[in-house]
Amino acid sequence: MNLDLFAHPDFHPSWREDICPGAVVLRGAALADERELLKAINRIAIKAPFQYRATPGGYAMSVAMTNCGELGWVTDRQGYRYQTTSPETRKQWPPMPDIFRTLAIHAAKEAGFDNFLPDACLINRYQPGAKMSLHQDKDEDDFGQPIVSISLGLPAVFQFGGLERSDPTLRVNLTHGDIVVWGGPARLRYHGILPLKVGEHPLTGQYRFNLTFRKAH
Ligand code: MD3
Ligand code: FE
Repeated sequence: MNLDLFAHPDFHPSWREDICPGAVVLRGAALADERELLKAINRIAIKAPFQYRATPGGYAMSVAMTNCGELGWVTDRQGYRYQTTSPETRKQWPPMPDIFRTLAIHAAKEAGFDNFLPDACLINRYQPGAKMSLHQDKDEDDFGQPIVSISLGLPAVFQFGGLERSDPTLRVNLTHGDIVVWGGPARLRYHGILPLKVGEHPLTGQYRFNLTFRKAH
């Protein structure tokens, strides 16, 4: 595919930070599109409302989730999986907005992944106190494919470990407009989000949103 067709004149990360081999933060790379991204999230949430899903162990997650794109990530007592429909509406997930896909493809390319074509976008919504415990992302078919994440709204502290749960962790602040690309040797590292602190963001109020783009199937 000729990526010039998708030329995105506003894709200008302020600076890049390498976290470890395979993980790079593109600071501010989504800032030029902040309003369009948040509008798109609101439209998606009208069609596929945010849900507090249950883990396979039966605990309600503190992060509310929805999806867009061909495939969406869900969890319930049966386990973690990707599926083409929302369990609540039983309809297909809303389509992935072009601005989402374009940003994710450009970010992946910037990090050295030239052929990334995401089929899934998980939208996480954090409120004060919400957290995501240390975990690996292992529900995708091809770990050779990277994951792209876009942070919007309130800041969060991201925890980044190693390939074993007990490995020491590094803390990275993720703020509004940051895009992170995780692939190669970083792809299966344990990671999580510490409990969100109370705050007020001019565009999102009490929330943090995180978009993760994946090639799930
Ligand atoms: C590191 N979400 O949805 S995004 C998730 O901010 C998830 O909502 C967090 O972890 C959030 O699974 C973190 C950053 C992220 C995503 C995938 C990764 C970091 C990753 C995969 C491998 C290593
Ligand atoms: Fe994850």
